[in-house]
Amino acid sequence: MAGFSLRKLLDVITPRMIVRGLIYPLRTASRVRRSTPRGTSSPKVKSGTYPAAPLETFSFLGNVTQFERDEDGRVTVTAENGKIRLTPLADDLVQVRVRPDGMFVPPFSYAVAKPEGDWPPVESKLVDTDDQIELHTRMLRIVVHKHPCRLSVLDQAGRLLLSDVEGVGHQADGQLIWRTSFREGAACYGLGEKASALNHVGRRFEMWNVDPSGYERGDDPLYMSVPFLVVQTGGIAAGIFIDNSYHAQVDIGATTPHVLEYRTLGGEFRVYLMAGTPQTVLERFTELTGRMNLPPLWTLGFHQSRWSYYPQSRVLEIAREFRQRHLPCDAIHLDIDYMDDCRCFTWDKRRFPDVQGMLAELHAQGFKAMAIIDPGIKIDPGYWVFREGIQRDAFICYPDGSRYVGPVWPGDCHFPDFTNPAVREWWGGLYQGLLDDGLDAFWNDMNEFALITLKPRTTAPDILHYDAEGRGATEAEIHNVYGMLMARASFEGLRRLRPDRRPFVLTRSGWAGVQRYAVHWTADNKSTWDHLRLSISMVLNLGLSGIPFTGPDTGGFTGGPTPELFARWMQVSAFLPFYRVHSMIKSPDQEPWAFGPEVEAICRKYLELRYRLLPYLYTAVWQATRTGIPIVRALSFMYPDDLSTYSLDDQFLFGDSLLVAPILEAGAEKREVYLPAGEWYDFWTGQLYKGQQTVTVEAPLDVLPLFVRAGAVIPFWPVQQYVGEKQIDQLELYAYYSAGEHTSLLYEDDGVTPDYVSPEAYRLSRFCLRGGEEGQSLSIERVIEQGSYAEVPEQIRLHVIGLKGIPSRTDLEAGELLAQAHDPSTGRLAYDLKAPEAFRITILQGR
Ligand code: MIG
Repeated sequence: MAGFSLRKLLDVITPRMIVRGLIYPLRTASRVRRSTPRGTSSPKVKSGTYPAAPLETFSFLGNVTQFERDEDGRVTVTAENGKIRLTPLADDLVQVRVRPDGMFVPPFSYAVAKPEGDWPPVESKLVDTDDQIELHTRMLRIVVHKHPCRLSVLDQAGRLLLSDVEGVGHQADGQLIWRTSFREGAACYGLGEKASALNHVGRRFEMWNVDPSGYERGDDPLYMSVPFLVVQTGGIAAGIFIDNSYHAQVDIGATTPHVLEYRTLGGEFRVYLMAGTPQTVLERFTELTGRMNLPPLWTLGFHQSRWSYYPQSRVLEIAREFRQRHLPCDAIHLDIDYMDDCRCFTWDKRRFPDVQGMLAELHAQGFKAMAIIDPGIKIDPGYWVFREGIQRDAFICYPDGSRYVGPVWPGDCHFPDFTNPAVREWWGGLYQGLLDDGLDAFWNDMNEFALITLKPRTTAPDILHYDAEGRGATEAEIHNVYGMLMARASFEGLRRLRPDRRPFVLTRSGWAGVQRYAVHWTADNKSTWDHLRLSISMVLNLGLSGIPFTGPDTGGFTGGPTPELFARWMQVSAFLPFYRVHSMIKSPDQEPWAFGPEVEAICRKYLELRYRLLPYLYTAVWQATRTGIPIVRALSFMYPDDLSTYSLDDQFLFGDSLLVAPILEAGAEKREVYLPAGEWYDFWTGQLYKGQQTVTVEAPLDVLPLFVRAGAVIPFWPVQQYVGEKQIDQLELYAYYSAGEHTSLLYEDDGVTPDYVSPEAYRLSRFCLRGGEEGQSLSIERVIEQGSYAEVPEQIRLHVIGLKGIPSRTDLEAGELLAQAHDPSTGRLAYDLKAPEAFRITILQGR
């Protein structure tokens, strides 16, 4: 395994841990044997490699014998070897279930946020012919072929999206397979966290969350899986969400071109099919599995981390450096060494003799502090969390009732059963003490859950027993949702403990729907150029899997970046949602000042730009909470008709109007950039380019190629050293002339409380830019679309870029024009307005 290095392991692992790691397989095997009924399968310790059975060993559905439709529009088809049920949930969403036993008990899913009963009735019709049954909704047609029973999926125009090859097959032991074909030339996105290129066609992946202990491009699986795919071609998109949490394998034309082969080791075949554009499909998928909540605004600032900052004097020293050097930063992270021998919810009092004093000092300097929490609870009768867990019967057990033991950082541990609502509540409450100490937010690590054994990727035995909301389940079913449920317990606890503030949880593991509880980072990457490149495709695919707020360990986790790599990475991450530097224990220093004054100045430039762009970024985050649209977007997602964007993953869109085309190679000082339809301004020079062409731009080390969509109005704040440092009394707007009508949005609220659910507590503005022909006139109108939040800047400084000639007349409706200026060398105009509410400014040009 490329990610495994004995040296790295020896760096952090004590001899005691090695002994535990050696004993673990033996001890586990004997416990598994003891609690497995005699004659059933032999105990095995799993490590995330899918055991694919030959195709001939599956039994497929056979011919259709009958079908019926109930008054809710549900269609049940009976075939020789099982039944299919089609349930229309929306015009563009149909649930398909297949059961060999024909028993359609109500589905149970941790992923789905909007279950069957919550969708309003949908119009649908059924068409029956000799060969097939067709269920039509307004946007989707599901065809069930009768001889033999296979599915096809078409859009409303009758274009074939998916067409079964063998269809769905089962084995007596519960394994299942689905083989369906997709359109030639289609691209495929999603699947959660995948260390590969953006477009998944031609590759095979697993759904089984593991700790790879470091990874390289191509290593699979990783920490977070999401069995959702968008298959798109020529502007049409199909969404496929397979709601099954067992260990699965997804082959996207790797074995047979254009054939999607899905396999899983257990559970039901339950798939949600969607059709539309990539945007409508993602909107529907995130309606089904939920959307992120608005995070506190400070979390969009910069985070500095390493494994680990200690003692407390070192933490404060780091904080002071940021302020002295005027490097904006909002958060310092504390990794495992803050704890007393890795006991969660405790402090190492020697390293942190005055926790409250340290945290008060951080707060006084405008910092927030985030601390790591792992799921493993040290087996130690002297440890209160352990004792409480035992008293409450909170830990995962073998089927015979004995508690499961697994080795992690603290040594042998028990693990909370987060599928038990009472355990989630208990766990959520454990944060009280750390909140009282002054910590602001939390980071859930190792929640795959990871074990420290000599074999990386080892996960717990399949037979462990879980509560699963009282219905009972095994590790085989729960494994993939465990991390998400830990994040859920943390999120719900923080919300309960501090109802006046928005919770913020960072999680390593997750599953479809994790965005409802936490944000994610792509964990143990390396300080290499290829990992810088990977951070883009990974974040883009996570966004296309419903998880919009993610980012890499900037600078790389293992190893040390060159100054050049660090500078380039800080530039890229300034435009990724989660902006954090983090690095491995014993790796070289990775603070922005650790690479010399030139790199420090570059870091400052991009940190400042990030902070200036906060109102724009916050608006993009708000959009994600409303529609599920990613914060950073693949070009293929926004321009699905443009086939040249389908595999483009070295450039991306940041919010609605910025296009980022970073340098991803050592020594490079220029690059080619593909500009999609429309017109684009170079952010730095103001030069205007036509879209649908590739241009070459210069990019010395301090320049990240950045473009603005013509017609955009981009909001800026002044530079702050941290969110809330200044009272913002002036909003800067940069308006980029373009002929025709263009819309931009701005979302505002207090950035802290969950009050934004009520209209007095937020405000959504729409800027409408209307450009006359040939750069001769421009009007910009601000309309307050929603809400009446009033703590907003009164003053506006408006910059206008791209108008030709000298202004001959300027009119302002509603508001006061305080000053105006024209820079003849750049043609830029600037206006100072007093206009806290709606206004309209019209600018006419002379010769
Ligand atoms: O096995 O807490 O991905 O960010 O620094 C390593 C120590 C455990 C893995 C996380 C990494 C963190 C580290 N953790």
